[in-house]
Amino acid sequence: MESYLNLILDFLQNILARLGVAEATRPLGAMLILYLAITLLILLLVLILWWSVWRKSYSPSKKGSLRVETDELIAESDVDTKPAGLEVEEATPLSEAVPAAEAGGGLVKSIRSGVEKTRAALVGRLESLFKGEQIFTPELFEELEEVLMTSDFGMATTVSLVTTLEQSFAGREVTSADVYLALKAEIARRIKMVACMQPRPIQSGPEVIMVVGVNGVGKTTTIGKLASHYREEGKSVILAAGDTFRAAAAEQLSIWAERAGADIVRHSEGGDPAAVTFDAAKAAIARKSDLLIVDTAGRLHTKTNLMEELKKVRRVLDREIPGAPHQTLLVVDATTGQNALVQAKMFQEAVQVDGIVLTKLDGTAKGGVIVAICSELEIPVRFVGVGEGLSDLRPFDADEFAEALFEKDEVA
Ligand SMILES: Nc1nc2c(ncn2[C@@H]2O[C@H](COP(=O)(O)OP(=O)(O)OP(=O)(O)O)[C@@H](O)[C@H]2O)c(=O)[nH]1
Ligand SMILES: [Mg+2]
Repeated sequence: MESYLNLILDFLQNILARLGVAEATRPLGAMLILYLAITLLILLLVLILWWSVWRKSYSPSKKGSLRVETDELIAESDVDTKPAGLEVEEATPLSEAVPAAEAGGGLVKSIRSGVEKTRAALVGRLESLFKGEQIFTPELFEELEEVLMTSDFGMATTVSLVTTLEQSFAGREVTSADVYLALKAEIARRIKMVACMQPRPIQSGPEVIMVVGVNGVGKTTTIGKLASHYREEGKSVILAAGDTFRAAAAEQLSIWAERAGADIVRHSEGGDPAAVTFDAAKAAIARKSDLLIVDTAGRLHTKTNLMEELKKVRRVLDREIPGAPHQTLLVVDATTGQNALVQAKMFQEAVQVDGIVLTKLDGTAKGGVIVAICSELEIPVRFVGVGEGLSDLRPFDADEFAEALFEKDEVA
């Protein structure tokens, strides 16, 4: 070992001699050069080691995934926060990405199972009202009002629903069967009135859906389900991990992206949501994606600065893809009942809300809040979440909902 070292030092001293370095300083010079070379070598090894560990820890797929460097993807950025560690992960083919059990029946279009608890509670209480062919007296209208109120239809909606029914039957003798049919039709009519509202037109580039809502309502889960829904329609989908606030939020979205067969753009934790959105918009344009879905951090509708952050994200989207976001979907948790209505009101005031996704309908009897949201706020319910799985999202259909809510065979 020592002889090797001496050989290298002699060699270096020879080079220094040729360069005209004085003989007295050559040994020291050679040692210095050797020391520097060894230090550089160690540094290089550490860097290579760190790079390979970093790559592995971010890899969502055992099969390997394509990563595109920020610079390749973005020509120039005018967003102030330059991201560290941007990744674009490529989707695995849909057939591989969706587990067989979940892909099984595809998206079952019925919301019947989702409204089961609401239906059971409502029907149980309406049983005596709609039994047989009895004459529907003013007292029964009062009773109906009470039942709807306690089924989360909300005060304003209940009063206006019952008033509409009373007025349409004014001066006539009606049976419970008449009222039952009229109630179903009126509920469906109110929901349909807002359901036909169309999202903003797509001028060019990918369609953009932005997903907002308070903490824990099911935004990220819904995005996973939505991605799967649109992938099944044959669309290419890219997700933006705009929740840079909560630890592991991007990781959670990555898992959903992989399951749904979508791409994802994410930054490291603590980054600027507007910067992630910017990069995602660029990626969606570059890849000619059909759809970009933007996740956002859960926020209290009462926090002004957080609402401002949402507006900034919207501005970035609109600048990069004119007209975007084409839909801002507000996710609300059905189990919170009337609170969902309050949240929808506040979000509608702060940022434009084009549609609602009502989640966790499977676990609650408070599904009546759908009617309140459509009726009072005139925001269409686009989808309902009926479970935690990839296929547990149902496109919302007014007639089907009204029918399922009052499922006749359960009414004696
Ligand atoms: N039963 C049921 N659970 C749901 C549904 N949607 C979401 N969840 C569950 O709700 C919990 C919260 O879901 P997330 O998607 O993380 O909610 P989030 O709004 O993204 O939460 P933050 O990012 O923390 O604001 C998870 O345990 C989900 O599995 C649904 O339709 N039904
Ligand atoms: Mg989330």
